[in-house]
Amino acid sequence: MSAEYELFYWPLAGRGEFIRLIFEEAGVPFKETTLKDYTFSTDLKAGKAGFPGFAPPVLRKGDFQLSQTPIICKYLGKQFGMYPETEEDEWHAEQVNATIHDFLAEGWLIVCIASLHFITARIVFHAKCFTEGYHSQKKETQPYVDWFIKERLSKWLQMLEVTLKANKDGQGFVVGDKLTYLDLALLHVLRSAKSQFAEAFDANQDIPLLKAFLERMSARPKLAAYFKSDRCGPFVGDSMM
Ligand SMILES: N[C@@H](CCC(=O)N[C@@H](CS)C(=O)NCC(=O)O)C(=O)O
Repeated sequence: MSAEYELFYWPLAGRGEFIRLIFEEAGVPFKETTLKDYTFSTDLKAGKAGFPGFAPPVLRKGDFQLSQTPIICKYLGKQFGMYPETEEDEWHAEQVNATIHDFLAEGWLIVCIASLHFITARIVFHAKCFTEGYHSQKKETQPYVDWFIKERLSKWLQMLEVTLKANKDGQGFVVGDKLTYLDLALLHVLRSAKSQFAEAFDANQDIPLLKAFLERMSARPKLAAYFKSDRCGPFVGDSMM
């Protein structure tokens, strides 16, 4: 069966991984087109190949084109029956989906609203020179990484712990009684946080439900097989991407 869906993304886990996990868990084949330069992004913004979008990842099915990761996840969740069953759960899913993507963005994006002392990940990881890679400025960047770990990481994780606990005391899924796209989003952001901040994540004693959730979700047969496969790429190691 040829893949109906095509995912355009960079050769890294990043935001694309939220989408890959949905395909993997659903057992739906998809074609992945790895981006090498910004041409696609420019064409996408101009709406040259379909509905104008923002930035990769981009999902295409025929002439239907969609960007914005949380929206793509919601769309695929609905397509593949991984969607909340009540209206209240649907709205709670929206809320948590937005929180997860705020967390990831803070771990990467470039937003500095000095008056609010709000520092984002690009600054966290690129303190000396914004355009140089993280690895060439690790030492200069470390205080910001330490700040992020101390002041922000545990807050995001605690919020997600409380959220998970709110449904069935944290023993099942994020909302309702069955797996939704949101569980896969939570799984990915936890894998991402653990990968980048392994020591702080492992040492955190206040997130037992998240840790158990991470283990339980990672052991689902299709996901476990994916994580062991060549299809699953590594995290780049310079942010939560
Ligand atoms: N809010 C968007 C952010 C997309 C985004 O920033 N994508 C990055 C890679 S993870 C990118 O390729 N940006 C290129 C650009 O902004 O032109 C989403 O969630 O999809």
